[in-house]
Amino acid sequence: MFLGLDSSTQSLSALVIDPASGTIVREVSVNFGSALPAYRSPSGFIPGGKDGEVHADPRMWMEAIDLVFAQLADGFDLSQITAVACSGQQHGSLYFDETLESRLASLKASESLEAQLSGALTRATAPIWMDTSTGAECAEIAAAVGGNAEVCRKSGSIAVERFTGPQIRRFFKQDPAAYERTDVIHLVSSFVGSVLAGKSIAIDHGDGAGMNLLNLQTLDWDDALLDATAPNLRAKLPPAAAGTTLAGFVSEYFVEKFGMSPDCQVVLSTGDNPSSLVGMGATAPGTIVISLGTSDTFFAAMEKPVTDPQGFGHVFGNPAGGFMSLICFRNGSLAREALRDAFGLDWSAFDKDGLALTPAGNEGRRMLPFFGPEITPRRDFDAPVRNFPADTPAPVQVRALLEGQFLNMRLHSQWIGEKAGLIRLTGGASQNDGIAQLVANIFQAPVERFAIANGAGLGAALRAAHACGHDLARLSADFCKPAAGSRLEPDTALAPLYEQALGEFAALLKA
Ligand code: ADP
Ligand code: XUL
Repeated sequence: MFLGLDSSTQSLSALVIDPASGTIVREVSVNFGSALPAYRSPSGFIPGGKDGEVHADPRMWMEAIDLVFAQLADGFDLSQITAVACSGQQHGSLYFDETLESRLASLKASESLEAQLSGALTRATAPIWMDTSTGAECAEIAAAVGGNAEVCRKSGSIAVERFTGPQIRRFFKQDPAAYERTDVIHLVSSFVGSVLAGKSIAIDHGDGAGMNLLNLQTLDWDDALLDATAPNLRAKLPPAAAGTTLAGFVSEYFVEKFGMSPDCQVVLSTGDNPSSLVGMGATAPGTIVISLGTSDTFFAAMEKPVTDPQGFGHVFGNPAGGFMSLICFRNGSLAREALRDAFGLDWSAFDKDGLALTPAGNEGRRMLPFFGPEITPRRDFDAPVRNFPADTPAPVQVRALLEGQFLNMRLHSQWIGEKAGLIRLTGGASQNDGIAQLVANIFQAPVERFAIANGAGLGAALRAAHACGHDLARLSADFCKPAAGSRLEPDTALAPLYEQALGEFAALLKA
């Protein structure tokens, strides 16, 4: 059996698969907000950060590892686990002094992880992906290496506020002495993997590419980017390595405390988006994943690292080899919920019956679907921009919002240069048939829905099995199955209409 862990923004979840039977045999989860209220982080981060700062308390993540393993081991024999791999929210970073290695190597089962590891932290809090505080640092890094086009050519993304490099630079500028004391910087994913392995493990090319530090051609840390970020940084980073690397055996701590086998292997960790690519069975080009969660994300495998000339999209390593695109749309469910609540609607207004009240294409009424700041395309503002009069009937606005969101997604994914062959839809809103059909029609590709809620956790477990010799195509066929009857075909008669709508939407964006 194989164990996958996913340390996401709001929870740490664990999932065990049995490849012999092709089933998920165990799933548990620790919600940071409700299980660890002492950290006062109801949504997994410390509320009220100033100037765009969004940080989390790393001690909360340490405590959650003990809690999730206690749940896992309760009535379940963890010695059956052959290998474990982790996934984590991308970009977030933890900072430790030189005592980390000896602490990891000598963890005592009689004490908690938090008690034994938190003393090594050189930065009390960890910046996470929601942080937007590093605008100045992004500009400095870009200027130092010759512009954002160069940062993007090297690292697959322009300098981005939430990416780890700019966050490291901010720490170096704010507290140079603490930066100097820092011996090792981990991502959330590599940190959890390091705890399991009882030693610092390498950072994989999937999560590593979310740092503005990894050179996608050499797959090593880039000296110019390192120098532009902070002094002596290479010495403070774990090496970069392929995600299929076996990092070693699980630490004695987990053997003694939770009954894991001393022969259990730890596979390198990766970010939640690369991990979801595996969990959604989309590691080969042609299948696109659209996740409709709090934000909407669009990602797909790609062979060569093609970059977004506009600088909105990102390129990460694909855990199965090659690369992947990732585009993040901040106004996903956030905007859909805002419109739903403004009109006092429920989700049925966004479903088949609600959408049937208006014609496809909405008679040319196009909405800018940005109710709050947006990443793709970039829009900085605090108050919603509404280009529709408030008295426009609800059904017209609902259709306008949804068509605007998916036209925006189609427009801003064209740089990838591949037409969608198949779309795998996941996330809370994917269960909505009206929204799913609209996605099929706007992209003119069939849509399949998945029952799995935790694609990143499943991806981690599949990666663990793959690294130990299981065939990934076989694992995908067994575990990454669309829900029965969930497939929707595009209405091909609407192709010209949405082609025209795409042009109209692009013009509205420029206006
Ligand atoms: P995340 O993992 O980002 O927290 P989820 O993928 O769990 O988010 O999605 C949760 C969101 O899905 C909710 O915030 C809600 O807006 C949306 N959602 C749930 N059901 C529906 C539905 N039937 N139609 C549209 N959106 C829905
Ligand atoms: C990706 C990103 C988010 C986090 C959330 O660039 O910032 O998707 O990985 O978990």
